[in-house]
Amino acid sequence: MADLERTFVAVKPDGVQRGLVGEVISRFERRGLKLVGLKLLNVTPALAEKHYGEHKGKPFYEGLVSFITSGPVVAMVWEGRNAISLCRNVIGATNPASAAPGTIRGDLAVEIGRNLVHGSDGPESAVREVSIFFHDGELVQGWKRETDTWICE
Ligand code: IDP
Ligand code: MG
Repeated sequence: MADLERTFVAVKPDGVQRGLVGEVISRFERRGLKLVGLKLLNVTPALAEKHYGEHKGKPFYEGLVSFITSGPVVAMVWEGRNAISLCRNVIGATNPASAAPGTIRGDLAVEIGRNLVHGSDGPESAVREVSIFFHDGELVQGWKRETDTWICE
């Protein structure tokens, strides 16, 4: 599949605390994406800095790091045709106040600083973020899903 992509998605500490892990996973599953990596972990300050380095210096950066390190997150890798933009669409706009109904943020969140889910924003950040959170051996490569031909031609 030429446009097969992998993307990094995480349920942030607010989603874990609110018991929304299953709800979030289920939205990506139902959309037709394939799960290839999954773990629960605490994000250390060093990991947070690596992941959110592009935002260093912005006014919300310190709060963002303290939030993302405040409790466990669920880190995932989803695979599929156009998985990166597809996942961003499932997640919705950064600010839940303007996220469309039907998206995770539009249905389940209220504020930008508690927007439940992270999703890579492009091919380079996807590769970078997957490698920050997962070793190659932790990803389940090329597993055959019986519904694949019912999701993509
Ligand atoms: P994204 O998560 O939709 O890709 P980014 O602009 O990459 O959005 O910002 C990363 C995260 O930083 C957001 O998801 C949000 O949690 C937080 N953030 C971004 N802008 C603000 C802000 O203006 N105030 C508070 N938090 C923010
Ligand atoms: Mg981003």
